[in-house]
Amino acid sequence: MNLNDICKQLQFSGELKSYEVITAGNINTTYKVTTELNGEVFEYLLQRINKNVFKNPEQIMRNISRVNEYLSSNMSGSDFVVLPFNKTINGEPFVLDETGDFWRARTFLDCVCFNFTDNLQVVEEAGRAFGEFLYMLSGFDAKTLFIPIKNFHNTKKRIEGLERTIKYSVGARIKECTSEIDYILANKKLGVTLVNMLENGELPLHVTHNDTKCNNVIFDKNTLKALSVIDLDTIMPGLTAYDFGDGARSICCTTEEDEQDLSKVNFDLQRFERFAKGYFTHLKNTITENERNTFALSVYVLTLELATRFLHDYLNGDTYFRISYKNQNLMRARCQIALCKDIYKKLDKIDEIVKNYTVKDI
Ligand code: GN1
Ligand code: MG
Repeated sequence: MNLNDICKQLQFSGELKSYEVITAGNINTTYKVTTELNGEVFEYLLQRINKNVFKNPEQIMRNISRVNEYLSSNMSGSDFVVLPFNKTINGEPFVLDETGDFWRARTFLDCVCFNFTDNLQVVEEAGRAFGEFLYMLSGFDAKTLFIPIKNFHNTKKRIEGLERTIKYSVGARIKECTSEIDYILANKKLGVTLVNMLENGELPLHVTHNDTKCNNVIFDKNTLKALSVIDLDTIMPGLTAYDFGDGARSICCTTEEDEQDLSKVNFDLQRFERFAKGYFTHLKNTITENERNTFALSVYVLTLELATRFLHDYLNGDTYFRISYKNQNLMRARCQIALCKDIYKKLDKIDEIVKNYTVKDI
């Protein structure tokens, strides 16, 4: 099936005119597609789902449809934009091609997103969007969702996976990573704190997004108000702290995720203050005391977890995260470790800020 057929099946208006690859995102392949009908131009966002990462795209699309439907009927008072996928003539929100690839599409929105930003209004809005997303889904029964990737934020299993790989790794790559491996293993005890609390029943599960990167929020081009959160593939039961920690990691970092000059990699407390303010705007009245006590630590844990994942992928020969140059996963791991070190030094301040913004309304 060629691109033209895929667009037809997903009921795009008019004829395919052009397309370009959108490089944001490390997993799926995304295109902006332009079509034309009687002189009128239409734009779509078309995606091929990475079937190496997502083994069951049908179930993922079902999760997303269910969540979108729930949001559409439970978001009174919010201006959050729900982004439905195009349907085929049979009502399916995807097309399966003859090579077994799944394709999906929606209308392209003329909006902006950021890999990182020092605009504090944007930072607060990003926090608000991710927090509001969880808040609006707090009545959705998390147990009924399909689990797209098992143990996705199980930091313990992530580190154990790295340990297994290290045991059998030979060759040049492992020699380049000794200090990174040492850092991760030395901090394993801290890294497994959230998992242990969850396993002991000390933290509640909710519907969570699980991929709260800065560029997974879209903003109105003119007002810089957050419009929506995107990339809902990893929606599943999780901890509020996963979304908070991963969001803070991504949104409060002063650099791109693979910055080579590690002296530039900092965790910016000014941004964090605004991120936390936004994130807890809606959630502060719903969180438990145990949850409140884990948010600061979650920033460290989620950063360590991602460092582990990048490093593991580097040692595995870059089979998971898309790379655009040879050592990118190693650079990403180094950058996340530099961020971990800075976060660790600032944990008390981070906790103080969390505590300020999680005081319940009376
Ligand atoms: C991937 O697809 P994208 O780029 O939004 C990854 C996240 C990582 C992130 C790091 C399904 O997210 O978990 O935090 O890269 N998504 C998946 O950049 O593994
Ligand atoms: Mg993404």
